[in-house]
Amino acid sequence: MTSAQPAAIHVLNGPNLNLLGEREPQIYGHETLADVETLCRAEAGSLPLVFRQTNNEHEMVDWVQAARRGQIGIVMNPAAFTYAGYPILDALKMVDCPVIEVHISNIHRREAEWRSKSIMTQVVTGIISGLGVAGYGLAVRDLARRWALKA
Ligand code: CA2
Repeated sequence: MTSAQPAAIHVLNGPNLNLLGEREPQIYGHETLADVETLCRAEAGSLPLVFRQTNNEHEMVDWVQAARRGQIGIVMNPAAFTYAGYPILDALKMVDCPVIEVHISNIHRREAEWRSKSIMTQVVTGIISGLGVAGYGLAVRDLARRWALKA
């Protein structure tokens, strides 16, 4: 996507989130990624929304680059890329839209300390962590509000 493409909200999901709802429901809940997409589209209303998931870092970099100019914003759950996805971090530095980092769980309240150390937080506009999949909806709502304020 280039700047000639219509502005959209990009909801980008990292590795293993395609399996959401299949395991660890006590941490991640019972909703599937399809449920998350439905939630995001309901929150976006008439605004275009691109919803994607990948297990490949290069693909995530390509999607961030594609959203670098003139887009409404990015909602990203980087999943395990959160901790070592430096190519994604560099790509995020180049975008001109707001970026909301979303984690379903509270990454600061997990069993392993490394889960709290997001490398993405330093470049994103805001972070929502620990509100379950509802965090995605709140992030989409925030991006829509910012877009309306620009109009
Ligand atoms: O809480 C989040 O949303 C996470 O970003 C999820 C990541 C995890 O590595 C982060 O620490 C926190 C991915 C978890 C693994 O994917 C799952 C897939 C299916 C069911 C449960 C987890």
